[in-house]
Amino acid sequence: MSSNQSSPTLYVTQGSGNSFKPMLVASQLNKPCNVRYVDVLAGDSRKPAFLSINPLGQLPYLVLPDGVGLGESNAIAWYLAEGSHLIPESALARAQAIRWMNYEQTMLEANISPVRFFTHIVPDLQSEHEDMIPVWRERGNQGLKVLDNYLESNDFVTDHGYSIADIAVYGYTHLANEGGFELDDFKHVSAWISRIQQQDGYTPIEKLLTGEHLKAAA
Ligand SMILES: N[C@@H](CCC(=O)N[C@@H](CS)C(=O)NCC(=O)O)C(=O)O
Repeated sequence: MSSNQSSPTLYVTQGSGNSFKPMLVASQLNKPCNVRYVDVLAGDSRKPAFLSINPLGQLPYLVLPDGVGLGESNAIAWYLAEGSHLIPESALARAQAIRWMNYEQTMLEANISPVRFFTHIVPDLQSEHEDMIPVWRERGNQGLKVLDNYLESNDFVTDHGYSIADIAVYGYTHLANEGGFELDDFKHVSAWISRIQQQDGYTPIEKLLTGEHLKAAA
């Protein structure tokens, strides 16, 4: 992922399934990007320096060379993948991509991410969320079950084959074990995770998004 002044700047944070999505796209497609690291755990996403770039204070965030900003991991991943084999072509496959990218944000990321965050990333905060953790866990399991049923008869989430929508859904799904979800119970999801990891140029989150690696790039 080389970079220069005519490349977009991608702001990311450590260990995040959302930040991993555009990083994987950029890495897999060899897209030049200036990667900048914002340390969420140190509170830097809510400090004036980053709020002046993204007033929502969220990562990932993309800034184009002309200064236009783009938020939302799935939108950024789509933008970076435009024109590549990762973008579905048929009307049905494009609609399936929107379906699964919305599903990822509402049923998977929305439930898997907070459980993983409060039990695995910052377990000191777990006790403040004891009431919600079982709710997120149950909803996340429902989300994984629907995905598992779909993948029983589909190799990827759209009819296009491996696409941007698989990367979006994969972002948090493949990290669900870290939140105490039992991915072994979802054997079609597990097989799909393996298929994604076998794609050309796949790079794991540990290589793309460790704090130390990102600090070096910042
Ligand atoms: N829907 C957004 C969610 C982004 C989000 O929640 N990012 C988290 C990291 S995974 C974040 O920036 N948290 C820090 C904060 O909100 O200050 C996306 O998909 O990009």
